[in-house]
Amino acid sequence: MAVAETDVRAHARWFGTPVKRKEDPRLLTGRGHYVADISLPRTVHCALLRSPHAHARIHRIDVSKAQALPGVVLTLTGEELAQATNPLPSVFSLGNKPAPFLDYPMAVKKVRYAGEPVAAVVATDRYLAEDALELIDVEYEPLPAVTDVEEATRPGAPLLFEEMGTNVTWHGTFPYGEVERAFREADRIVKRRLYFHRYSSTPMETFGGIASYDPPSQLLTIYSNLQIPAMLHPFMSYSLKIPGNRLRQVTGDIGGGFGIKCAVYANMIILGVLSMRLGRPVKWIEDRHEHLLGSAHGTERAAYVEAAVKNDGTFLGVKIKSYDNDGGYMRFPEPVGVILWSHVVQGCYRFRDILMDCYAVVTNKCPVTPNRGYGRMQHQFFLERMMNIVARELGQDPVEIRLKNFIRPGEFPYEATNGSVYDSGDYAEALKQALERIGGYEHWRAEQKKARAEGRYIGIGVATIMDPGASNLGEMSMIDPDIRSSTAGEAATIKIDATGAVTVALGSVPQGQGHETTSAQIVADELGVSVDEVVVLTGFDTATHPYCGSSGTYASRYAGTATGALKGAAQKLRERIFKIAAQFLEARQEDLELAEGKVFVRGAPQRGMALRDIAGIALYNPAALPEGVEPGLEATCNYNFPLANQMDAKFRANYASTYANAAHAVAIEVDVETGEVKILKYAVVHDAGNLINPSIADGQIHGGVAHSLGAALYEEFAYDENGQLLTSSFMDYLCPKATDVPPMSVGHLCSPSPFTPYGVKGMGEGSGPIPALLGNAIEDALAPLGVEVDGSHFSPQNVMAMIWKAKGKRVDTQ
Ligand code: MCN
Repeated sequence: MAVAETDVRAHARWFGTPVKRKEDPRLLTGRGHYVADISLPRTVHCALLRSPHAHARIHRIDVSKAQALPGVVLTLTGEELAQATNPLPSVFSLGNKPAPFLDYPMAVKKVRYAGEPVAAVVATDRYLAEDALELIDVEYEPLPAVTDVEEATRPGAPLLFEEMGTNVTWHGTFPYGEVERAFREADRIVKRRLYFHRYSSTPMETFGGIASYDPPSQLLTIYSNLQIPAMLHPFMSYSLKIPGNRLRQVTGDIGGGFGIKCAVYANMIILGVLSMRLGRPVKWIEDRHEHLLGSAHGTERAAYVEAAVKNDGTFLGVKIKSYDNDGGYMRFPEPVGVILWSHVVQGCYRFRDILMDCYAVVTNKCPVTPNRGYGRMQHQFFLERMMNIVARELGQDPVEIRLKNFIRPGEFPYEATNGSVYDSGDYAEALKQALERIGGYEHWRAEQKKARAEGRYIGIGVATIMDPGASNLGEMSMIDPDIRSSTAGEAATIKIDATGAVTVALGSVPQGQGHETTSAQIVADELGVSVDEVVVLTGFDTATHPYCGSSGTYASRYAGTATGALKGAAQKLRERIFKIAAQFLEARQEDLELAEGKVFVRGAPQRGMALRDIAGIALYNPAALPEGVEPGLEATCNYNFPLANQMDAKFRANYASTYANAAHAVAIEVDVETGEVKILKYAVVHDAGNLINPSIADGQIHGGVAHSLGAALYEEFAYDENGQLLTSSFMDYLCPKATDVPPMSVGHLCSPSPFTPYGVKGMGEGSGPIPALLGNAIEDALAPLGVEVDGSHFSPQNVMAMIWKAKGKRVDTQ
């Protein structure tokens, strides 16, 4: 097992300090450069006509009136798009298998969700393009819709793709350990059907892009806010039928991504075709209604969970049959989200006998895509709820049962039953500290007792989750073993120019995470310069930035991969600098140090050379360089996480690179007259190993809590039985406002990863257990009423419905 250096370098000056974000003066003063800000000469504007039906056949589309409108320069229907492009590649194509169905960015012959694009109009301005949409005449034959994931699997359900004969698009079963034995040996089996609702991230900036085709060079440049442009580059070039070297992708500032912006690419195929036809730039910026209705949603999952337990509370094994509601199409990376809980299959616990039985199902809802905590937050909701459900059945304490089942600190690195190598952590300590931070467990139990005597309902909730970072794309082999991949990598280039100035370019595509700052911190330490002197290029460009197969910003991967790439590139430069300086200073390389922008002999700072002098020699006087030293001071590192392996025949691999963890604790009060949940105290203790920038890390936690609190209390994509989205504006799809997010106490434990440079672990998704946390707290608060929580959304009407159900009243609000 390769083990990377873990210690933060002893002389680190910037690593670990709360350096102010280099991005902020630009972003906070309105000088960010987002895709909507780009204006190219001769740009025309695109608008998309979307289906009003969730399921319908398209018999005819007549665009003649739209085309005749002055100012309209082009129209494109789904059929025309399909003739011009290859279908969107699916995950199955990576294993050289046909996709279960053909998928294009606009509907062909049939629409499968309300909001699906059916035609595009390009006009000289956006207003005209929107007006022209109203002149398009589409003849639909509405069909019955199916929105419920389990109903969609039943015989007789409306079929989205008749040629498949089923709505189940993929099914996989993964047994780990000896599940049947665990269930035989258990004192009891606890079963529940649990449901994780559909919601999404709602980045401030919606999807958007400009495609600009240059006929003489046959180069198509796509400016967008796609968060994985490098990874999807081959897919897009295939769909657009152009070679990879004729497709350039550029991103600038991105106003939040949260996974959802992986889905931008389908729209970029439409823009690419339009621009290639017109030979001029075509721009499209999504509005909020389009974003909520038809961009992409987060994973919705129903699961049958069975836990095999001993009477003392020891978990022996778990079986989960899960149904993912993928919506109208199964777009890359789906159905990977269906199995992504393999990253955290045991959660923080020691039971090793697990059956994963996973179904991907299409329904007449909007397609899904990654969303903060992709595929894993749902599983952790199930596990954390089951911990409480089992505790309640056994008459045990929910904290005690966790402490009994946690992996112990002395067991790390801990190889999970599916081959995932959990790097480090102390789960019990994190939970204890989180409880202390809300004021103490005993204190709140006493408060609860007092409140109950007064007819008030106080509840205490805990949830302990893993926050895996930098997924190993070897996970795709679970979908099809013929997909052979094992990448968890990132690339970085560092250049020192003739003035001695340091510039960094990365394959990561940040959307607000602060990579310009943390990369500058790392490079400044490695090269002995000030953080202010390091310029990290904003955005990403396939033409100028280094990248590797898994590049991009998703899956909390910067810490586990980009730091390795930065360190690798910096090390190459350090070596070259020391070789050159050793010759000129007549010293041994091992006696040299880098600090204050110069290289000098340790203990004799007067014997030194400025970086710009070294760069000058490397650039302008190669003849003077020591033998074998490459001219110039530029280095690139293509880093791959050393433990990212391929899946074996038993479906085992190390599916992520780092395994941070977090314990959340909350005290709440439920108003049983209104269903309102009030947060009284909130605390998080997170362990991401060594922190590069503690204030950025805090920001990630605050953001993650807000996100997941929104999911639990406010946000839901509610559909009616005809597949019409009922929450398609911010009037009814409720995002948490700053005032809705409670004050929180945040603590950090620090268990460095032994496998990453600097001992860091990714942490950008770790604050997402609030549906489980609040579910546990609400059930605890309402225990005297016998309320059981089996869903993840706690709107006042859902809480009231649970209360009425427990009281045996008719429930007609849910
Ligand atoms: N960091 C640190 N010390 C550590 C670990 C991380 O200082 N030990 C810092 C990193 O340098 C980085 C930030 O914390 O600046 C997040 O790092 P990491 O966990 O590696 O995650 P990524 O940078 O790869 O970002 C992805 C992650 C994901 S998957 C989602 S979703 C998400 C998130 O980041 N989307 C975000 N945070 C977001 N924050 C903002 N503002 N916008 C989004 O869209």
